[in-house]
Amino acid sequence: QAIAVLDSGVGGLTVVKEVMRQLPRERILYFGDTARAPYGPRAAEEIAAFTREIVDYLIQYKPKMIVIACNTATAAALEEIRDRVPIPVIGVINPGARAAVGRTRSGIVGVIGTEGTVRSGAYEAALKRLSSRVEVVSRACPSFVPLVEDGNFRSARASEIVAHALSPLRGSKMDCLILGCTHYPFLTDCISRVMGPEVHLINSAEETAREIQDVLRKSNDLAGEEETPLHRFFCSGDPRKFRRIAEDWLDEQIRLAP
Ligand code: DGN
Repeated sequence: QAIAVLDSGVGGLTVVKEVMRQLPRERILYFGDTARAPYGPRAAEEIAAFTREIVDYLIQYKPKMIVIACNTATAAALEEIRDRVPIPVIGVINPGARAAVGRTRSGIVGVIGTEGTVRSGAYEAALKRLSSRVEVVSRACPSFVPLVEDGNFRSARASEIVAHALSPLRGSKMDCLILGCTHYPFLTDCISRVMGPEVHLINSAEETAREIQDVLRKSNDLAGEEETPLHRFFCSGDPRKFRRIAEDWLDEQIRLAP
């Protein structure tokens, strides 16, 4: 049985890469809704409806768990999806929040994400639930997802856009910055150049892969040593573009369903 991972586009591949690294025996079934990305500017009800549709599609393949590898969809629909399916469902917000609370010394945590995620206040809520002393500085970065979806995450233009968008955060006393959108790890180099070495970047993909492992271990559902996983990918938009970005990021050839 596979772990089903979904996102508005290629962002969830950052979670896939971490799952492949931390849990190399697990089989992954991925859906990227590239035809409808970005989700960030859309209304929460619309994002929830898209998420329900994708989950209903993936559930036909009888996965053992669902990972909503999109912060925007996690903020809009996590609880609803948990009520909808009889298997474990995890999102990407709590794992990142937990890592930040464990790591910060100054107590000031930055969060960058899409408009939808920042507007939802989901990170503030998750961080405050974990520690009442944390101060949160959030900023929406709507220009980042299109850079990644277009495969331009290594361009000079990407560095300029990132520097411009993050300049208001420099000089704040934050010591951790949560990459609160699964697309942002594609831009890690540019982001850390702008924020400097004293700001630790929290990649929710790493934390989420750890949580996946915990959930599967508890339910005794981890894949056996003998398994060689055959991953499968679906996207709703241009398959060539998806394949190019996925194979570049994952550094392997993928099986992309028509
Ligand atoms: N990758 C998604 C996230 O983590 O929020 C959102 C990208 C988008 O569609 N704007």
